[in-house]
Parts: sequence; C-alpha cells; structure tokens
Amino acid sequence: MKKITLGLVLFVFISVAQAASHEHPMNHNTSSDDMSSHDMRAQGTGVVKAIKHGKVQITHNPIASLQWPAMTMWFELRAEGDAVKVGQDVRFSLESDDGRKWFITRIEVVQK
Ligand SMILES: [Cu+2]
Repeated sequence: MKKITLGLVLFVFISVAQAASHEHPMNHNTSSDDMSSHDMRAQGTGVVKAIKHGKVQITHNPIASLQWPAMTMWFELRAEGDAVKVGQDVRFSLESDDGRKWFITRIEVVQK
C-alpha cells in the first residue's frame, strides 16, 4: 500500500515536472538548519538529458531525503560507475559540501 502511494506521488511529480518547462539554473538551497553539516549525501534516479564538459543534465525524480521535487538540472560529474548516454535511465549518488552545489559521485545505468 505504501509502495503504491509512493508510486502515485512520483507519477504526479513527474507529470507536473514534464508539463512545465522546468529548465532552471538553480542550486538547491535547502533551508533547514540540519543541512549545514559537511559531506551531505543523497541518492536519486532520473533520465540523462545532456552531457557536456564534465557535467551531466538529469531530469531527476523527487529526492525525498533532500525535499527536492522532480526537475531538470546540471550536476558536476565526479563519478565512478557506468559511462552514461543521453536518454538512459540512471541511478546516482550525490554529494555536497555546502548543501547548494551537488555533484555526482556514482552513476549507473538502470535497464528499462
Ligand atoms: Cu534538481
């Protein structure tokens, strides 16, 4: 039951994200005080949209642990793992020093 609810929430988030033009230059600015510690980490999934100059643009699903909605954004790649291509579904690990700028430390292709 919980899984079904989560799936529905994800679906709604993705639908909303895709309905809007959600290209955005933002750095996520998490406002909660407990995000100020160093070496923050998170996991996410999404689809690769573009790759350029050591960065990868991903339309990611909501990342609950960071309170991020689904969106498209660029991440710096400092990654181990698979070489990824545009259009692939991926699973990735994020790290941040300041909670604003996030980079990918691990990325792998998820088979459709
Ligand atoms: Cu984002």
